[in-house]
Amino acid sequence: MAERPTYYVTTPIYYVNDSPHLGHAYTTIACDALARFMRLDGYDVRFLTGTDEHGQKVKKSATAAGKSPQAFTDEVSERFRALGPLLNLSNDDFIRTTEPRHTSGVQALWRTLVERGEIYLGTYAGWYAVRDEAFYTESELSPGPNGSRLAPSGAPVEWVEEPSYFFRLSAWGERLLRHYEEHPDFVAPDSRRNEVIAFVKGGLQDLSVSRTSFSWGIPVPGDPRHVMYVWLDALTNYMTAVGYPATDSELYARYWPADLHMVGKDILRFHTVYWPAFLMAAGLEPPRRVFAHGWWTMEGQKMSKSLGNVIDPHAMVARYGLDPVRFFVLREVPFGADGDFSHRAVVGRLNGDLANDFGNLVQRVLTMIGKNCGARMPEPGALADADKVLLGAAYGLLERQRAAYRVQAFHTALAELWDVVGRSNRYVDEQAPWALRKTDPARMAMVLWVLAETIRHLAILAQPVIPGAAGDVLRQLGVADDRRRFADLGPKGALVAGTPLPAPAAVFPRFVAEETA
Ligand code: ME8
Repeated sequence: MAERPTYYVTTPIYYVNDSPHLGHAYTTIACDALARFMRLDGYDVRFLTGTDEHGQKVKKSATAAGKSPQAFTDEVSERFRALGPLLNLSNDDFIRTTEPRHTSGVQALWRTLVERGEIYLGTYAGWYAVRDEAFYTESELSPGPNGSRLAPSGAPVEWVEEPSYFFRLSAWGERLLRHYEEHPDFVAPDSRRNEVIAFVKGGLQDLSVSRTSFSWGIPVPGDPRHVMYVWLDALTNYMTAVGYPATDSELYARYWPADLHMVGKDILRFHTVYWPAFLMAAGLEPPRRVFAHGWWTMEGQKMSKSLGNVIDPHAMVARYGLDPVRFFVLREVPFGADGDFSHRAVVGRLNGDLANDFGNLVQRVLTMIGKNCGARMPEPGALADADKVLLGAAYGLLERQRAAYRVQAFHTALAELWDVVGRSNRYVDEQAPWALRKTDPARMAMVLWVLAETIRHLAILAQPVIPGAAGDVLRQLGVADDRRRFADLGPKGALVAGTPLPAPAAVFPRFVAEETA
């Protein structure tokens, strides 16, 4: 049997300074949808997420909580791991940067960079923002309150002056620009690609990659007064999770380089400048693609703890149900753009797309089959033109879904499915199967079969985003668990006449406007 093609997708590893919120859930849900899509399409998928546990930011939060950094990170990391069952995530692994498999891997990468002359000892004197765990040049800063200075992200900066190892980033500018040129898909969307190219063209300075003023980090091999810069530590998780430094291991050989690092736009530079530079400098292959998505705000404001408007994924799921939440975040905002969250928008989207359009379609069709066809899949006959048009649209969906998923356009993928939902509802109205019951039962059976077959396509293709609800629709259609892959789409996997069907039950709840307050 031919080897299946592989697909390795990663989320950022999240800081354990605080509990997860909707922003973290968003990135992870997007990766989960992608991982599920690729698996259903026959790929051998590896989907990784995890937590970023070292550095000054996490240390500060541990101190504020009155806990040791290890006890604190153990506790907060668990809250991120708990997103798995909450959000029905299908990740294959969850890495913590405090695990030995990671720390020893990062030290191996460090040694390689030293051996290759890419790291040297010096002194860092400059600005640092703990909130971003990032160094900034004077020219990037703007004035803040009381004579302070702020990073472009709005984070306060502090002056740092200490012995530090440096990575020769300045030597990699040309090579990086060539990489962007030769791999036009490496940074997405295009606006981000342009941003990165402009940044690198502006000239790169060597990067401080160790700190001496605190100790919560991975010790520098041979010089344990230093701990490694948390971003060098964190980025390497994508490789240590697949076995690095054992580059001849089964896992590494199979999955590295990663096909996609999904990140938010806030951490674009780390993933598209520093990370590929570290890898090239170590003689390793950079990932194939980095997609930086946009930012969610809450009713027009940045989500922040101090404003008290952070959206807790648990509360969202309790209020709307899991699949509606997954659907909303991927459908509402063009993936890559910023989006504003409001309960009004959620209710509008869920009642419209899910309850009224898709839910109602499924409900009408299954109820008619239940009542008029003896609760068995009806017998198809000869296809009329209108049947061919609708089935043709359903059969054509897979290629269009692939094209959308290939560029992480989840909103487009869903819009295309819902275009067929709309066509199906119009077809029901035009064909009026309820009126055919007496006049032409064979034609009624045909119309219901065409609709059921179209719904089968919609549900199979909706599984990546709404796995629970789509699975329920497929169950109600009598589609066996092992007949729900993309290879089962098209006429050869068609619904079999006579299959007994369970009693239909509504799949999507409807929300009332009062609940939006
Ligand atoms: O940056 N809207 O971790 P982090 C959309 N540890 N996405 C959001 C969001 C929002 N309002 N808020 C957070 C780190 N995110 C590093 C990463 S990777 C080697 C190290 C998502 O906990 C988005 O994906 O600050 C963003 O990039 C990430 O959470 C930042 O998570």
